Amino acid sequence: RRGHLRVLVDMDGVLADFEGGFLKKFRATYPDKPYISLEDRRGFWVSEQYGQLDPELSVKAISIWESKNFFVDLDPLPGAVEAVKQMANLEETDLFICTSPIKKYRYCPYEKYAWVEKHLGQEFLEQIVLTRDKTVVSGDLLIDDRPDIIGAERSPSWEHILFTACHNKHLELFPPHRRLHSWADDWKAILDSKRIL
Ligand code: UMP
Repeated sequence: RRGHLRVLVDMDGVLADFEGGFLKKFRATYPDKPYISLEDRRGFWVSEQYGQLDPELSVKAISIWESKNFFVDLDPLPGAVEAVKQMANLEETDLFICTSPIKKYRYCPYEKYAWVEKHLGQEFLEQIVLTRDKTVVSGDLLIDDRPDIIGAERSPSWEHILFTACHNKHLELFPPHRRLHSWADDWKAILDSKRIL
């Protein structure tokens, strides 16, 4: 809509607690295997860091988020539900939930819709964008915890705001790159900085 600010908000690691949900189910499923505490997580790919401990742990990690009920059972991150509802109600603001499903499609895409309906309400189903390439989606802002967001479009229209997560908090961001440290941080100021008078 003309003159509206379009905000794309990522799901895993921004709205839904992927890391916490993963660790909980990994430890419950493989109680005798080593694990990586959230404090020690580095790098976006959980499977890669587990694979560095032992290649079999990478396979076991992947089996966790490929399982039924993994995505729908994720808890919302603190303040996420309230922030997204507030954002969607702001004037001149269009919010979309932009999320990449895993390629094993049996449960994940369905459960992402179910999660949105359960935590945000049926009206938010209209706002979901499922894509493996966020660079081809246009917007003014993309709030996402993945540091490297690349794809087919060399110059995406959005500004990427890095949402702080256990795996990216030690990364040094160089200007003009910006972070949203949590949903308690001033996300309204970031939106306002993109508005034209
Ligand atoms: N994911 C993996 N492997 C990992 C960590 C996450 O496949 O080691 C999946 C979970 C999500 C997707 O479906 O990647 C991340 O999506 P975005 O947060 O970039 O939307």
